[in-house]
Amino acid sequence: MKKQEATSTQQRDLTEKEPIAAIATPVGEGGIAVIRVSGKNAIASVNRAFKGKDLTKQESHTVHFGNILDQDEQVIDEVLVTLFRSPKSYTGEETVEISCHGGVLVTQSVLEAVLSLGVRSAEPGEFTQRAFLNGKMELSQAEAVADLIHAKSKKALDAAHQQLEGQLGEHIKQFRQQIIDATAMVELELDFVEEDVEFADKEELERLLKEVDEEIDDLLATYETGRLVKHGVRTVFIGLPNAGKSTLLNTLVGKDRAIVTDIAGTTRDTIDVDWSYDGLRFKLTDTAGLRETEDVIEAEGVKRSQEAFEKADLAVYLKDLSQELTTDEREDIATFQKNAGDTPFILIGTKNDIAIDVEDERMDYDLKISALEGEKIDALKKLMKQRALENTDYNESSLLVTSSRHRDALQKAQQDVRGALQALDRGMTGDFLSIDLRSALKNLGTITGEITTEDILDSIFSRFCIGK
Ligand SMILES: Nc1nc2c(ncn2[C@@H]2O[C@H](COP(=O)(O)OP(=O)(O)OP(=O)(O)O)[C@@H](O)[C@H]2O)c(=O)[nH]1
Ligand SMILES: [Mg+2]
Repeated sequence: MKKQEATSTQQRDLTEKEPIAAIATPVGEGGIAVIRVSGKNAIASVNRAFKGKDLTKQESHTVHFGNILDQDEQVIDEVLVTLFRSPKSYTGEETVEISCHGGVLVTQSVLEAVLSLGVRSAEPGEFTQRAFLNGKMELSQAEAVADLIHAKSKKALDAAHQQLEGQLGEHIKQFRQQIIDATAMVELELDFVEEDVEFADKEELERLLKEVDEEIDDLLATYETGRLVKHGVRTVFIGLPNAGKSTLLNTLVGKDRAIVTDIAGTTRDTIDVDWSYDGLRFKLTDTAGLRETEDVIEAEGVKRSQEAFEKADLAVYLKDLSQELTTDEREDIATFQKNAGDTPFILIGTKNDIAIDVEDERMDYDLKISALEGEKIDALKKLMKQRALENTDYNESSLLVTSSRHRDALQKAQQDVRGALQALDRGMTGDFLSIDLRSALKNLGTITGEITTEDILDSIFSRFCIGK
């Protein structure tokens, strides 16, 4: 698609577009379902299929009882219709929300009655896209709406809420203002270049740009935590066959997700399970027990265990305490611990209920558990959360960058600011600095939507569900 720079939020006018409609509630049976209609003459359109008061004569933010009729004037359902007149609606446009009974067929029929009046089906995210285009929200806020819908844990929800409230946008605006100030200083010098004026204040400019550089750094540093919070902590269980990996996975998630038997080599392929603990989302991966094997399938499984370990954000090694620790296994554990590098690593002893009575001084277990008897399982959950977040500066109220699109734009803006600092350092003329600073402004603008291209909009709004 052709790239195009859109106008700034302030310049967008509120001309209403063709009306669109979609079912805004999840598909399936429920108490009620909501069909949302937004756009030019939305109220008049719905009014044509509505039996009750004349909706076109009613005030904004009022609710009306009546019937929706099909083209043969037959009643489809009793409904409540809520009216929102422009600009006081989610999209900024004239909007009608029809609440009907929640059956699949009823809901679909009401939607079709509306569509038969020349209203078009909405694309995914089109309501929110219109809200953005009408200046109802910034782009980062619109993206937060999608995050909110997709949030799978309390913490992901918190992060989306913060973004929705515009906290990220506020930071970006502040950076932009600082850079605009810097640009003004540079361009002042450009204006007076014939008169041989020195930079208004080179030191002040340098201080300002360094400040922005550091602040962007701080924000970028939250991305790693943001990613963990949004997508979940990739956690891998590794250990010898029969160590109790699958049993532990089942115990944590509270259902028999993985097959458990006393046969070594039961798990052949990696198994991923979503699990949340204390507001944090984990992606638990059970793996095939590590051993040399002639079995082609099992060997492939062991290879996948290794790959899962390499991709993990948290590694948990399980050592069966009912078996003596061999030199080989001790070396294996040391190797894993070393290879984990910066990735948090937890060493646990399993089957503590039947542990052999040899106190092994050489091993430093974080915890000794028994999945069978529920021993130290809560302690393990706590430890997993604590270790997962230990390399991050996460606290409940901190603002997190959770989107890779935002991170990329921040990185580009930071490169521009650093480019300007270098140019300043080398004593280059103001026009060089000005190019870098303008580019920084443009990159920051892509986050909040002051600068947009159709490509960006398309990729963002296609993530939405229809009806949002
Ligand atoms: N006594 C006792 N037995 C356990 C405990 N945890 C697991 N087991 C038993 O140990 C055996 C192996 O358990 P699994 O969970 O299948 O072990 P695994 O590590 O997944 O094994 P592979 O899939 O072969 O790599 C099963 O018979 C379990 O019932 C425990 O805490 N206590
Ligand atoms: Mg297993």
